[in-house]
Amino acid sequence: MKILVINGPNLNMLGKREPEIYGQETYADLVDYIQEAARETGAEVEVFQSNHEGEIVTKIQEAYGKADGIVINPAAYTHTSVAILDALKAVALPAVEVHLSDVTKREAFRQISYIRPACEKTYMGMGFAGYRQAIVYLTGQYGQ
Ligand code: CA2
Repeated sequence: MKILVINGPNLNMLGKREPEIYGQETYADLVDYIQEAARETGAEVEVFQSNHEGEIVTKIQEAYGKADGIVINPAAYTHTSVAILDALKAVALPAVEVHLSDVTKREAFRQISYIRPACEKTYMGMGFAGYRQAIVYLTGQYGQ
């Protein structure tokens, strides 16, 4: 199974700022963690990060016909982006939403997820482990 993992804006800053919310580990540590989870499940995983909404839309479109599933942490675009929702709906691949923090316990503007209607599951507040859960879910549902 081929899974595309997409991370949105500022997640490349992991470990450099706001460790009380997002932890001490860096973005490179997150990529290593995701690749280890991929090895455990037998999935082939590509990890992509962008600070630009249009690049994320294009990456989702390019997954059509190539990937079997998408794991996405759209970061702040979670709460604003109809374009990412539409792209996920357009490719109609099984998708899982992930957040490092528990957004339900944060500001009011984080309570809306525009992309959730296009996702089968949401994992939040589990730190890096949410990505592993998402990969396990996709491989469990749709094979390796
Ligand atoms: O909890 C999550 O994973 C979020 O998607 C992270 C986003 C935030 O806008 C969402 O509401 C919840 C922010 C990512 C910013 O990441 C940083 C990491 C280190 C330092 C600064 C920002």
